[in-house]
Amino acid sequence: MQRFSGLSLIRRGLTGQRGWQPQWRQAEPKAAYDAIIVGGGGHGLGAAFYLAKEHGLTRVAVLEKGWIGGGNTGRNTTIIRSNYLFDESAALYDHSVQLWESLSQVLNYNVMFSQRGVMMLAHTVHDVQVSQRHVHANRANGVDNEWLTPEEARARCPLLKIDDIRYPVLGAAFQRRGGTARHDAVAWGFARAADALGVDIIENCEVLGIERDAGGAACAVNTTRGVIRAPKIGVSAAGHSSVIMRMAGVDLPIESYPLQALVSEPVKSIFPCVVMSNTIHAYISQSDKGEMVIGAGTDAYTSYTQRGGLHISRHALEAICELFPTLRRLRMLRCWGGIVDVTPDRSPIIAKTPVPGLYVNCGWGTGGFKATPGAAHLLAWTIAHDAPHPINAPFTIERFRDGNLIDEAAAAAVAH
Ligand code: FAD
Ligand code: PYC
Repeated sequence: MQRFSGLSLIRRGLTGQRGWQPQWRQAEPKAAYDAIIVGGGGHGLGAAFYLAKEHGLTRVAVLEKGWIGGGNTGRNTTIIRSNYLFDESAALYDHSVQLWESLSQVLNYNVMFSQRGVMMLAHTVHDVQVSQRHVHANRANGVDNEWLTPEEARARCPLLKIDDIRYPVLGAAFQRRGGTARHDAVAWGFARAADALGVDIIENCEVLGIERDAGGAACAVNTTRGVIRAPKIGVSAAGHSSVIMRMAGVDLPIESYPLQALVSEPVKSIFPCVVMSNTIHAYISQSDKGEMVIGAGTDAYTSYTQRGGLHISRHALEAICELFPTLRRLRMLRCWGGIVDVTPDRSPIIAKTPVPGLYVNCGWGTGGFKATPGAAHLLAWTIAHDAPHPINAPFTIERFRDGNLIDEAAAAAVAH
């Protein structure tokens, strides 16, 4: 890591930062690799990193059609939690939280993981029953979660108005180990660490087709930078997963929707934890720069445009202003959208596919940032072993045919 004195840092800032070393090489595509990962988001970069670090596969390329982290990894509201209902999900999401807890050390890169706690509000009797069921199920699985009275919720987040509003707060589930991380740093940290292990990170390289050999196995990708061969191809392309898998003749049960978020002007530190409300489709936290980071629900219609309808964010802002009246005077700075890949049971797919040599990690919908290290770790395992790890074994494509659904609609509900 480069170190600079204060003066040299100022000089470099004023001279356009010339002389700073890139964090990863601008690799040219080779004719062949041992494994290719399609998609240079946190999941894809992480999978390449774990393939190299834990499975000794270093002839690996990550192919990204745009720039590293330019997809949902750089567009999300960075909420991390593992308070999902079913045993399979608790194991999956808590695997990820455990990896987050040491990720900065493992990557030697500060991903600014902050376990400031995630509070999920209940506004109706139904909300209370569902939330308390989650608290009990989580605790039975060794995942921390606790029930707060409305007053306890306000004590944790003093700006929260709990009564005399359209959405009175009847209580809240609180996961202390939940929190946030810096999304760009996650992409950059995985990219730098993977590159250092020999992985080629190839930006501006769009995959246009997947070739199969005479036996039907995936063997190469056609890209805007030529044909690249590999006996193992992993697809980790979020909202475009179904488009890419169709190139190999695999239809995924996925619909892609825009999901948007917005940030305010920065203010002093006023917001100690993350607050989410499933019922009113709004969530909020404060970034380390001081901006209030706010998100809404998905648009009602499928689309590949990276922007959402104005009425969706307006609805979320109205709800946030009622819950936190102090924030009414804040000016919003930016809004943006991403394309999220939603499965019928709101749980992901991390699996082998019907095409030998082709693996997929997708279906994270509105909630895959929290899973970045876990999903990457398990995809790498599945590719290396040509078999799933016990944690991702239930998250197959075939569960939608066989009826073994893992219905996490309630846990994912804030944005779905
Ligand atoms: P991405 O970062 O999208 O990476 C996929 C990459 O594939 C992209 O960079 C894309 O350019 C590339 N690609 C696509 N097609 C091709 C092609 N043909 N060839 C080559 N490359 C291709 N999750 C949470 O857990 N907490 C949150 O608070 C949260 N908030 C969100 C808020 C918003 C507004 C959005 C949009 C999402 C949110 N999510 C959240 C979801 C989360 O962002 C995603 O599930 C997660 O980041 C997916 O990571 P990824 O690496 O799979 O995808
Ligand atoms: O999955 O926790 C989540 C989430 C929050 C905002 C969008 N997704």
